[in-house]
Amino acid sequence: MRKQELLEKIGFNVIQGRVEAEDEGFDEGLEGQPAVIQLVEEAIAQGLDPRSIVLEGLTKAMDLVGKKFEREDYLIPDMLASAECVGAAMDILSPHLVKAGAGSKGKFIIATVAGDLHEIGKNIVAIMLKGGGYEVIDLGADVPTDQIIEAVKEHQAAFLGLSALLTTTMRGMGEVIEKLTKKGLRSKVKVLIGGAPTSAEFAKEIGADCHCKDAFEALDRLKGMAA
Ligand code: B12
Repeated sequence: MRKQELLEKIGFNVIQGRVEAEDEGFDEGLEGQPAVIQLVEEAIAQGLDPRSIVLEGLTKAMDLVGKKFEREDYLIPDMLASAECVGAAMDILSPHLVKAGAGSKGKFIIATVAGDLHEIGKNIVAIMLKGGGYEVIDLGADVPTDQIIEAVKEHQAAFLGLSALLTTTMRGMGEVIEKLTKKGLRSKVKVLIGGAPTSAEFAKEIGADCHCKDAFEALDRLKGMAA
């Protein structure tokens, strides 16, 4: 299979929510055809750049899944099936993405803020940063503000990454920054934010150090920030 075709097939199967060959898929009748696990393994075997698999195969497909949900073509279980595909793909891709990581560039705490269960983007950022040499401490999703503050304090982290995918939860990022300030920790930690509803303007508004549109931009922006 050609590389472009492989990437398209990966994306198609994420949208169909097919982790394994026996899965029938959203449109049904697809059982027996290669699904995400097999296709990602093949892509790695063919020497495809794991980062292009993340961007071209997985992330693009999840954008489409979101659009389908907006149009009410997809319901929550359908979004979850696609999310499961990305999780399975990332399990295969992680060792390839973290190969270079030695954990020497500083401690990076990452969390999805309170009330928000979206963790795929946050997980991708965590894996990419590990690969970039940061010591990543992943607090998970739906993390209460106080727990984030405690972690920054306990680990004396140089960096904090906050993720939010909902317009209702993104305000929680501002709350974290306010509390960091109140506790006298704000000047000790650089705060990066991300997630679909966030923006550079929003980062400025809440006093974050920067907004990143994806994991690759995060790595780039971090180069300019000393630990
Ligand atoms: C999968 C998904 C879910 C799954 C999440 C599963 C999981 N384990 O994560 C489930 C089914 C649980 C879910 C639930 C809901 N969802 Co949802 N979901 C999505 C979907 C389709 C994809 C998100 C995703 O994984 N994208 C792929 C990743 C790779 O991209 P990403 O998250 O944006 O991350 C990248 C960048 O943003 C950035 N980034 C992200 N975080 C960070 C952090 C840092 C520090 C940095 C530097 C960068 C960074 O880098 C990442 C990697 O490159 C989106 C649609 C969309 N287009 O975003 C809707 C979406 C976010 N969901 C939506 C909604 C409405 C909901 C629900 C409220 C639905 C409901 N009625 O219950 C619930 C809320 C649950 C909750 N309390 O959180 C809406 C949000 C609307 C809004 N404006 O607020 C969206 C936009 C769909 C839509 N178009 O309507 N959802």
